[in-house]
Amino acid sequence: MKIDGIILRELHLPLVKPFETSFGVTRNRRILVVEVRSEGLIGWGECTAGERPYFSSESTDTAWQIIVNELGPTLINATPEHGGKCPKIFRLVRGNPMAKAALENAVWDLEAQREGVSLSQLIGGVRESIACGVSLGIQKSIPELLEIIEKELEAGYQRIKLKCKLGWDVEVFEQVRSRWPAIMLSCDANSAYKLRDADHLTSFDAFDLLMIEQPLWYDDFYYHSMLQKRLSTPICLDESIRNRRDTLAAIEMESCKIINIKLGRVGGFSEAIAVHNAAQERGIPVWCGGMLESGIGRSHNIALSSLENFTLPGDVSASARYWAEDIIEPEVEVTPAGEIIIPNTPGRGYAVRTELIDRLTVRKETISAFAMA
Ligand code: OSB
Ligand code: MG
Repeated sequence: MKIDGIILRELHLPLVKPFETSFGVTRNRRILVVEVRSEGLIGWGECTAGERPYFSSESTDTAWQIIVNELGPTLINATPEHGGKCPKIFRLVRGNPMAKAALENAVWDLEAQREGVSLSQLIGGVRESIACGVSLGIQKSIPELLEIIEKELEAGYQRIKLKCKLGWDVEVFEQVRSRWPAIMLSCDANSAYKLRDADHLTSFDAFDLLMIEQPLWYDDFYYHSMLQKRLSTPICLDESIRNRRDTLAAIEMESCKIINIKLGRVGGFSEAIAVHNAAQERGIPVWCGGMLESGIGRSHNIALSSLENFTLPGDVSASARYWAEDIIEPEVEVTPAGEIIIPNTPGRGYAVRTELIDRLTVRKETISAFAMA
């Protein structure tokens, strides 16, 4: 398909409440969205990089720079036949997966629209709805956390994930478990621990957690495999898994028993599908992570979660948990059974509220085919 132009926008979106992890607090999101225009159609993509390079080495600003100076012009010149061609088109640029994913996912959206199928159908999705969990940040006190959990369970969410770190772990799990002995419960450390904390981490086994996500270094497999030998709680890797090869290495080394797939972290749909398939062939379940996305990124996550091996509830939840007003229509809603119904209209299945986007835009840049000639 011939790419006529790419428009980048930085949107400022305040979260309805701050989100705290072991690496910091996010109050306001600076979200980079891309609009890729081709033959009368518009594909949308969202860059999931954070405001600061704390989850990974990318940030809103690094992604902006890489898209404007490298990836955008390259994509316009390449005339990709479909989304699956993007990794090869971008291959000379090392790293920067979240910047690449923003563009690649927009091309997949375009392709689905052109074929007249939903994005879920295009990638071979097999479900009509996805199972939803919530990721709950570190709170000021345990009673406040318990109140939030109660509300999320009442809303229907099927799994509660607790962000944790030293000082916000065992005591929290104890109180949550004593109140809700049977809920699906997991935790996410975002690399808050060291191998010397292994004895402490072993004490998590008493709480029947579905998994502990990324306890050790963000780029590690070996020490996670050492730790997994000592834990009965399954380790799930998030940050460490950048691609299919990492997936094979982690499974081979027994560094984890579950994998969290994030479109941005692995560079877009092509690699996400490759990770999904590699895990499925080896009996490793996957689930879809979240990065506090606006409705655009969220709609890509919903389509991805329709693949067969997404057998565990993900972090993809209702728009209203994040935003006073989301930039898509309808907003993402979760049923009382804790599910999101996958749209079956062409493309991502959610319209973009362009007027709202214009109001939220603080920076805009157009890369046009004409300028490239
Ligand atoms: O590790 O999964 C993570 C948010 C920002 C950065 C990293 C993570 C998260 C979440 C939130 O857990 C998931 C969401 O609700 O979007
Ligand atoms: Mg995580």
